Amino acid sequence: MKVNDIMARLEARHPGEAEFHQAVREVLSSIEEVYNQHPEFKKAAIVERIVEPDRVFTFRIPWIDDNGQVHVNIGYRIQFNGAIGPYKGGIRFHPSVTLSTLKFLGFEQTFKNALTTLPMGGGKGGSDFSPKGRSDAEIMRFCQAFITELWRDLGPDTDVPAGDIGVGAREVGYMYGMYKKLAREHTGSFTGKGLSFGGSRLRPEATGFGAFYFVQKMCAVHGIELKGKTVAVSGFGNVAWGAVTKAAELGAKVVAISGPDGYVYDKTGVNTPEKIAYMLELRGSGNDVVAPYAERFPEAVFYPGRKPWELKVDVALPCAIQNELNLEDAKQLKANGVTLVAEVSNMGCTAEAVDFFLENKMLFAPGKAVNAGGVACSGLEMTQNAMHLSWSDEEVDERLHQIMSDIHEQCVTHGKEGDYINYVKGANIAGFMKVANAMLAQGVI
Ligand code: 2IT
Repeated sequence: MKVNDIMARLEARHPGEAEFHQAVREVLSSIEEVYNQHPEFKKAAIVERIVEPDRVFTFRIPWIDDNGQVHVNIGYRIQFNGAIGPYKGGIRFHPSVTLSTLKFLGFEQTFKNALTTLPMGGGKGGSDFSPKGRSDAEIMRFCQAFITELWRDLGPDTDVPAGDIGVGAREVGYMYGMYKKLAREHTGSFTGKGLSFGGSRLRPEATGFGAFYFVQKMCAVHGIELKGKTVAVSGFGNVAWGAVTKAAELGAKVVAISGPDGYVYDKTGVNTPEKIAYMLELRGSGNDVVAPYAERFPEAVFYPGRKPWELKVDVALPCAIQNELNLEDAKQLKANGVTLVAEVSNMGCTAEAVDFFLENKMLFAPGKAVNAGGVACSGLEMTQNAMHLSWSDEEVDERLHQIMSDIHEQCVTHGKEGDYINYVKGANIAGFMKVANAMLAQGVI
């Protein structure tokens, strides 16, 4: 297998899907050497098969706004790879969503889910719908329209969606409600549900908490003390909130959060219950701006149109959206002496930024390892639903801890390059080998 040959064919077959090509190239570059030591993979065309989704659903979503005006959005569900379990992955509602976005996310999800040690295949869905400024009734009608089209292809042992950007507990509630009405069954065909109807404890916190458990492991094996370190976080949504909450608990100091409008620098730390709760309030306002934080807490300063990567911090955690940290940002972080960069968003760093981190042997870990705590907790929600019971905070947290620790271990095993741990290579090889071996065992399907 030659990465450039595979990529040339993929790009010709699916022109214009830049994000998808980026995600595939990264994985293939990491696994090329190992793959070529396995002639059975080549014979079974594992790589050629793994880069194509099992299937893709695309559909029209007509819906009516509060003034009676009809709108049309486009909806997707990518059932990317079902080799190790039912398709599993979130739904994203954001105006930037295209087929390419969801294919990259579904592809990443396949390896991420494999890393969790739980039996889940990779899936992703969403729409270019923008929830910004929409009323609750509009959101509900949109969610219902989305599921009216998709429900037949979902199910607890078929395909289990969850949230992602623009889809939180409220949207999952509306989608699950409609699914249940149409499918006439109450099984756990969504995760991220409300606690009173089958949701798991800690699911909202799990991505951010899991990310910090992973960062703790990175620090431990590198002899770094996390307590007292300054942290820059991008985003102010669910994932950023979870990370900020855990940082406060562990005594690391988050000095920045950001939004599409810019970032706020809070030198005293985003670490009081009031500030952390305010992040949720800001998100709940539906305006998608972080600037009001600096009005509410005058010790903070708002920098419009800028990214927090220009700050001198010890730890950088991109928690917003793909490609939010580019080569210039990576160089700036290095120049400022950053100790550790952990991607919490999916593909939060551009390919050039990732290459820069690796070439400079910086401590860097990729999203599919760092943020896997979210989907892992979803897997635990599926288990609880199947058993018709619910675990306590402590039970879920203990399992989450164990899973993040296992993922870290897999990265170390497959990513060791002398004294350096290449977490990108480690995560990609570990995830790939599991899926590839499952595909091999199941024949040509
Ligand atoms: O990117 C992700 O892993 C998620 N949005 C969570 C997926 C899930 O099924 O919980």
